[in-house]
Amino acid sequence: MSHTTADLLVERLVAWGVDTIFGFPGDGINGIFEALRTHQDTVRFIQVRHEEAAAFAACGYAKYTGRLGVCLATSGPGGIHLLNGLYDAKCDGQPVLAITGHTFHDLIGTHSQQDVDLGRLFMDVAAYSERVMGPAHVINVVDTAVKTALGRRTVAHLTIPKDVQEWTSGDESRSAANVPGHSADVFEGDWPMPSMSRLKAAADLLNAGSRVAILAGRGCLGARAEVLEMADKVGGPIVKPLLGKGVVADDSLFTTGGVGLLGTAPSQDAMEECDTLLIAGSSFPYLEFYPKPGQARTIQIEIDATRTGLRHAVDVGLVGDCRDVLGALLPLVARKSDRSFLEKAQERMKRWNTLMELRGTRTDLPLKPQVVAHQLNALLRDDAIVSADSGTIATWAARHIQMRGTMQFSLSGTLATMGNAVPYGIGAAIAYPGRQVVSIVGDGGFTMLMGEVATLVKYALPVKVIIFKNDVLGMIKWEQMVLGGTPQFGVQLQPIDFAAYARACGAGGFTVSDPAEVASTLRQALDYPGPAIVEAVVDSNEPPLPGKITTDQAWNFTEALVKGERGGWEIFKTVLENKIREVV
Ligand SMILES: Cc1ncc(C[n+]2csc(CCOP(=O)(O)OP(=O)(O)O)c2C)c(N)n1
Ligand SMILES: [Mg+2]
Repeated sequence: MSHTTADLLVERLVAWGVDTIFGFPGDGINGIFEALRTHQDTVRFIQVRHEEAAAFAACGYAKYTGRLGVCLATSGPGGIHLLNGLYDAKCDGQPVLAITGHTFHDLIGTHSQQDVDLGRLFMDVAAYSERVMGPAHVINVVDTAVKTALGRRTVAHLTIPKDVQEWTSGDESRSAANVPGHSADVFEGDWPMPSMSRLKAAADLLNAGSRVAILAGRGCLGARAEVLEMADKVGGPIVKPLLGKGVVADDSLFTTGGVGLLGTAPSQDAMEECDTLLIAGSSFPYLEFYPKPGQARTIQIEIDATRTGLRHAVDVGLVGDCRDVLGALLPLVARKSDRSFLEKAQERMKRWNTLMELRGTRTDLPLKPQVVAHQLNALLRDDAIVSADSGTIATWAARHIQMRGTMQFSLSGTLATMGNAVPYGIGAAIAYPGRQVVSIVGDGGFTMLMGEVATLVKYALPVKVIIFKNDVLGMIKWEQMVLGGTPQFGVQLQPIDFAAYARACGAGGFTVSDPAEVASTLRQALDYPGPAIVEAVVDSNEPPLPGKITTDQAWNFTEALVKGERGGWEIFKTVLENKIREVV
C-alpha cells in the first residue's frame, strides 16, 4: 500500500514516541486528518476549540511530562491562532512541534486563499521552520524538527501544502542525493559536563561565601535531592522563581518560597542580603529582584551556554544539566558550620507563613481571594497538577498553593500570557489520567478561551477550574495604580454567570461567595466526577501587594487615589487592613 506524505508524517511521529496531537481541523490539513483517522489506534487527536489552546495544551503537556508536545492547525488563520501558545513554549523553553497546512504547492505566493507564508511568519518563534516538499522529504525534516525541539528545548514548525499531504511515496520525486533511510529517529539527551577546574572554581566561591542563597528554577525540577543537599551544605535558603515552584516542597525548612512581585518577603530579604548567589536552571526575568550589581559573587548552572550571565553578572558559569552539575559540585562543597543566614531566613519564613495563614483564613465579607487559594491548597492531593493564569490569581496561587509530595505547578512564566491555564489543564489531564488537575484562573483570562470547557467535557477530562471572579482585569487595575500612579481605566469586565455557563457545556458548575462555604464548595467540585467549574466571587479591592512594598510604590498608589480613583476609600480601607494585619 502506498503511503501519503501525511501517513509518513504520522508514522514517523509515532516512531518518535508521539501519542497525542492537540489541534483543530481545516481544509488545509485534510490530508493529515485522513492519516490521523487511519492511525487513530496509535496516535490520539485531541480537538480543542481554538488553535491557541492547542499550542498551550502542547506546551502544558511538555511542561508536565518533559516530553515533546505536538499541535496541529490549518493553513492561514489556524496557524496564526497557534502563535501565542508557541511563544509561550519558546519563552519557557519547552519542546513543542507545530504542524500546519499551506495552500496548494503551485499556488503559493499568488494571493491564493489562505496563502499565508507560515514558514516565514514562524521564523522568530520557531528555531526550525520548514516547508515539506513531498513524501521523500518528510521523514528527514520530521527528524530534524523533533531533534531541534528536544535538543534546544524550543519550538519547531513544519508546514505542508495541502496537495503535498496526499502525494504518495510511489511518486518519483526522490532525488538521487537523498539516500533513503539516512536520517535516524534518535535523540541523545546527554548534556555536556563542565570541567573539574570550573567545578572547583565554583566550589571555592561557595565555600568562601558566608551568606549563600540558591535561586533554583525550572532546570532544577528533576534535581530536588541535589538542591536540598546543596542548601544544607551552604547553610542558605532556596529561593524559587515560579517555574521552579515544584523544585522543593514548601514545608521544607530550606526554602523561602517564591521571589519577585508575587513572591515572599523572606526571599527578597535573602536576595538583598546574600554575599554569594547560586543560580541554578533559572532565567527568572525580573532583574530588580536580583542582588545589586557587585553585591554577591555569583555562580550559574545553565544548560544553555548562551544564557550564562543573562540576568545577573556571573563569576563562574557551569554549562550543563542542573542535576548532573549539582551532583558533581556537591562533593567539593564543605558543609558550613555557621547556620545563621539560613536560620534568619527560617525565622522570617515562620512569620511569613503566619501572615499567609491569617490572610487565608479571613472570614469577613466580601470573600478575599486568598481565602479561596488557601482553602483549595488544603484540599489538593499530594500528586495534584496545578496550572495558573496570569493576573492577581498568579499571586494568590504563588503564595497559598504549597508544593508537597509529587505536586506539579506551572503557568506562563516568561511570556506571562493570559488564557494558558485551562489548556495546560487539558495537556495535564491527557498526560496523567487519574491525577487531580486544577486550573486557577481569573475571570478575564478564563473568558479568553472559554470554549475549552467543551473540550474538557468532550474528552471527559476531570479538570477543576477555579475562577476568581472579581469583574475586573485585576492585575492591570493594581499596576495602573501602584506602579503607574494613575486611576484604573479600561479594566472593568461585564460579569458572566460562569457556573451556568459550565452547566450549559455539560460540566459541573458551582458558585461561592461566603467564606464559610468555600471549603465545602471546593470539596464538592473536587469530588465531582468530571470537569467542574467553581466561580468564586471575590473582593475586587484586595491588592496583590508585593512581599515588601517600596516607598515609590506606596507613593504612586496614594497619588492614584488622590487623582480620583473610583472606590478609592474602599481600596484604601482594604490595603490599610492588610497592613495592620501584617503589623499586629
Ligand atoms: C494575552 C494577554 N493579554 C493581556 C495581558 C496583560 N494582563 C496581565 S494580567 C491581566 C489581567 C488578568 O485579569 P483576570 O484574568 O481577570 O485576573 P485578575 O488579575 O483579575 O485576578 C492582563 C490584562 C496578558 N498578560 N496577556
Ligand atoms: Mg479578574
